[in-house]
Amino acid sequence: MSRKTIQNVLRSAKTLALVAALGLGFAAPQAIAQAKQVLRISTPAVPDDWHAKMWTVFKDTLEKSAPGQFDIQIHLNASLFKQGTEPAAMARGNLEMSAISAQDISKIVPEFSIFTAGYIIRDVDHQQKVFGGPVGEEVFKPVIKKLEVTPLATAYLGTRQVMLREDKVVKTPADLKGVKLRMPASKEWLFLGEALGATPTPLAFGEVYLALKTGTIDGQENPLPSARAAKFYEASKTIVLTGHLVDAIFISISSKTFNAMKPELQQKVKIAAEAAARYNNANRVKDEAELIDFFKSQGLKVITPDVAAFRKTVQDKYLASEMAKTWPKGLLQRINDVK
Ligand code: KDO
Repeated sequence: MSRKTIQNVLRSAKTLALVAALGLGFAAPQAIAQAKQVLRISTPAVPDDWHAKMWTVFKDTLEKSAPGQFDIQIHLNASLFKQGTEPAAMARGNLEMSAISAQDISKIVPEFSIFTAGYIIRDVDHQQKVFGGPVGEEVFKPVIKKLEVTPLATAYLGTRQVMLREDKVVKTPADLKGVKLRMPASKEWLFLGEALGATPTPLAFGEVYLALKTGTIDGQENPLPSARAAKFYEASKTIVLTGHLVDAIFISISSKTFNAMKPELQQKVKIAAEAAARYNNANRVKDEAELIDFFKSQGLKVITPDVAAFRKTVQDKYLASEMAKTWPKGLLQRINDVK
């Protein structure tokens, strides 16, 4: 047989095999891949931060409890969707999961802005009880309805502190006058910066490090674990322990995706989200207790300001704001009463 004939025979054998495979349903690997529920996750978190690592806990937990049923794709550093655009992407069905902030939610559900206000949630314990109890049940209802996303678990992002690139003594809000304080880019965040007494400057999380280095901003405010993970301390000289916002992010899923799942799968997704939040929360709390010493060892000055003065100024600004008019009657009291 000539080489050409052999090649022709092989080619038709391959074609026959392919036809047979299709006929016998050997196209199954593709079909199986299609049957898997894809869960694309987008977050601005940097890889070294706990709320980035928690997604691996989510993935591992779900892959164990529902083997072969999900294709979970984690995108960090806002590489899939820009910070703050995730809820809209989930509502449109372009994204399945993210951890969204109270500030993001407030854009569509104004009354949720109560959780963007400084000095309302007292600490991580209070936060978990508020969102895990009857108040949470009540405030998540309009989120599910209007945002078309379903919150699954509340992750503690940490307690936000002010960090400045210069060596500066800050004791009261008056000392932040004229300080260009970077805030995430939305009006809810900018209001918080203003309430602290600073000049808020909007910027995405991914641009903060360079802005600190170059001096485009004078400082930023974030929980200490995030300041470590994103290395903001390398370009900072002062930490002011304002503790102005006990911050939460809500692990959420597009309602379209969630509602299309069987109840037992929904339950497994929720359990995996809760495991992820628990992992994040425990590590963050531990980190927050240890990081002050770490930052001091890196040469930063740590200031304990007059927190009562900050609390009063910030609370007064919020209570007098347009935002407060949208807060359901009695909700603030009910939040305060959660013990
Ligand atoms: C930030 O941009 O300062 C912030 O802390 C706001 C949070 O709501 C959240 O988006 C967080 O960034 C990112 O997850 C990055 O840590």
